Amino acid sequence: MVFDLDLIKKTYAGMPAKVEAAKKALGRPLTLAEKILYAHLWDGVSPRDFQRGKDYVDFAPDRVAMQDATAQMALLQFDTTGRKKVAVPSTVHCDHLIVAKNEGKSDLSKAVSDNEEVYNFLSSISNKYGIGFWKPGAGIIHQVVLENYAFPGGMMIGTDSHTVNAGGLGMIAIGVGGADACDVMAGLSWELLMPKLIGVKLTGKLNGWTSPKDVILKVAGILTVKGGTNAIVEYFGEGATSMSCTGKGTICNMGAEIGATTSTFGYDESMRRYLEATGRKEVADAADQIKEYLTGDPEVYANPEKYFDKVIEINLSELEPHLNGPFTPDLATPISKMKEVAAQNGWPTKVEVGLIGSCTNSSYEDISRAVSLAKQVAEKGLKTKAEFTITPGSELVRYTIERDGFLDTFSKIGARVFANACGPCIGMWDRMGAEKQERNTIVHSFNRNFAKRADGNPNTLAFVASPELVTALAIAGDLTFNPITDTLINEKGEAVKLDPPAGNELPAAGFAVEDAGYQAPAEDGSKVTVDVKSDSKRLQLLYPFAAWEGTDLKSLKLLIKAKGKCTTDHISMAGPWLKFRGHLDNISNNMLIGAVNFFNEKTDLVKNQLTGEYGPVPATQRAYKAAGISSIVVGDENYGEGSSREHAAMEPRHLGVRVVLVKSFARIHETNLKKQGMLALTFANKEDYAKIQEDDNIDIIGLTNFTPGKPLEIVLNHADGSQDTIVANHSYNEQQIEWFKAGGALNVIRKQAGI
Ligand code: MIC
Ligand code: SF4
Repeated sequence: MVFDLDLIKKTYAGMPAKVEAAKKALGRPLTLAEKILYAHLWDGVSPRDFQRGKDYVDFAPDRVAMQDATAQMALLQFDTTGRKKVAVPSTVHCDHLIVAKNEGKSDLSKAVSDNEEVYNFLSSISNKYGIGFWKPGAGIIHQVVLENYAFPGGMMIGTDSHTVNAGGLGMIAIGVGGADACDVMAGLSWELLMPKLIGVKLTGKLNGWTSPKDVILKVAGILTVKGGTNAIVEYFGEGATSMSCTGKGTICNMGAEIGATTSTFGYDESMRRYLEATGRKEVADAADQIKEYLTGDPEVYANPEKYFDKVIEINLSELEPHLNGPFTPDLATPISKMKEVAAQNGWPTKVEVGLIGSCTNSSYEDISRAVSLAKQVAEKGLKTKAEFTITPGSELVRYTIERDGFLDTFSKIGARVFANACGPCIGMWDRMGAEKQERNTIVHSFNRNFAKRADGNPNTLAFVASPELVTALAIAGDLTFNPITDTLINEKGEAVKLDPPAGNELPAAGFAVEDAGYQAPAEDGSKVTVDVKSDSKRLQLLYPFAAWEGTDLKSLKLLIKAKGKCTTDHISMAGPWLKFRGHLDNISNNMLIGAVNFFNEKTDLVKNQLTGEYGPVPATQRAYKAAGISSIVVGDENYGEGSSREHAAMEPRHLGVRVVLVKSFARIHETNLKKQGMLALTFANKEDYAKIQEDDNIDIIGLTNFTPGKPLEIVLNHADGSQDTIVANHSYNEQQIEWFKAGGALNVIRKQAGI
């Protein structure tokens, strides 16, 4: 079944003229990213040479995708806009709330009963507003989107940072907070800071043990977790076209880990093959007709330095398999160096568990290559040393790999197959013994490896690798095993080598599935009722946040000065907290509990300036709120890195934090703060971070003349009576200043709708 073919055809029909107009306006050839962006300018915005990294531009995305953990907040917000139906095709995917414990079937039925209230809410609100609903067990949002909705040259937004995965099928797909999704579903334009352009030229060809994952692990090592901020990464070259479409998806997926706005690849034969295999020949045929518009211009790829802000070249023929980690996805180590690096750092080298799958790496190709290694266990008389688990990305893939005997082969090495869901990747892993908090090492094919992310244990060191390498390391049980050079001792005492992985890009017998798990919305949803119980612990209707009081903000208490890495996992933890994603007050009890307090190096222990006592962050903030006192959070570099979860912005807003002042922000989080009516500020002089003291009362001056590009003044009133005045920059444009003044973007929409 092809979803929304009319939409795709319409986009393609308009694309050539729009791209030509942009070329004319800019007077030069265009990159693919530019073609897609300019073809999606909001009606009435005329193409001009927007300044990259400076100009905000209004766009018209073709579609919206939401996963269950973020959809709740997105749809609770949408529900307050007074609209009858979503303005663009949208979908909801139930994937984040399923705990991986034993195996897929029983884990899934437990999740269905544990989350009944939330699933019913999502299913009925989707039905009401014309949103396609993918039931629990159908698969992970990004895999399902790639299989069904992504199309070359399209533009979409999704309430999950890994929405970028769809770049593997030549889209511009961008992760956003729920409030952004709400705007687009309500028929409004969507604004984005015109991204910078990073070109990655891939030469040579992948071979042996190297896989697409290693390309992005290498890129992450080069660019680091913030190197892609406000940039689109465009891959091209012979190495790009020789790679599978799903492999391209993997590379784009993990672009989120370098902070990139998104990543993309030009339309090619691999995409055609994938579209055909997933039942979308019509889409491929339509794309073929305008194919020169679905890739960068030849002049651009011939002289990339002229057109991209930065160019990186990687020779795939020489690329080595990598292992990135622990605790950050950009700490890249080629497998040949792991012995040395692990010894230097004292990392435990025994691999306890190998986990494959997730939205990053669960294609048919990934699994077939991993299974080629699992087969060798019996053939070579080996025994798998570590535990091994698989989380398929979708029912389509799961059903097909079962039919093709792969799951059977995996079960022979003792593997457990979890439900088609996020599972361990998002901390929904009921790992036996994790509560003992022992120091241990795991390897996985996911994308993120922040502290506590997979099993909640801060002492688990997680390393990210390709599914093939994860399988080999699980067989060896050793982090330093280099399958290219090293041997394993089999049960007969012989030294054996693993053959390099081999697999199929697509299933020879085609994909198959019995029930993909899709539920279409009602034609007319106006009669559908959506029920939220007032005493529910999981769901809570939203109330509008208060508008700005019209004055400078005075005497804000410092709630916490966060030290070092402060990702959205530190601000609003996932795992067990996911169950409160639809209940703002309840989830606020996790606010910043993972952030390290600069003054005592502890997590979740801050000074209450009213009592002088130390206590948990949420309780301290609730005490300020009860006393009618506002507060400020101070942070370090790349604050809010990681997820799109707007809870990380809504919780502080709900509890009365007014300002977040940091050295630098991650893109999605900064926008989320603005959308919720918070002040997101950066130190004009990063050294001023040192001036913030534990007992500070802080004034924000200049708000009555809050203007784009004009810095604000911050007065630090220290406990000893002394003062420091520092300067804070901001990136608010006119529209965003309106959001601040109204108390949040949603209040602006409501006002426009007369609510
Ligand atoms: C993640 O990978 O961290 C998540 C869970 O998918 C998040 C979304 C969320 O927090 O719900 C993301 O990446 O945006
Ligand atoms: Fe789910 Fe993990 Fe993918 Fe996020 S990164 S969507 S948690 S599988």
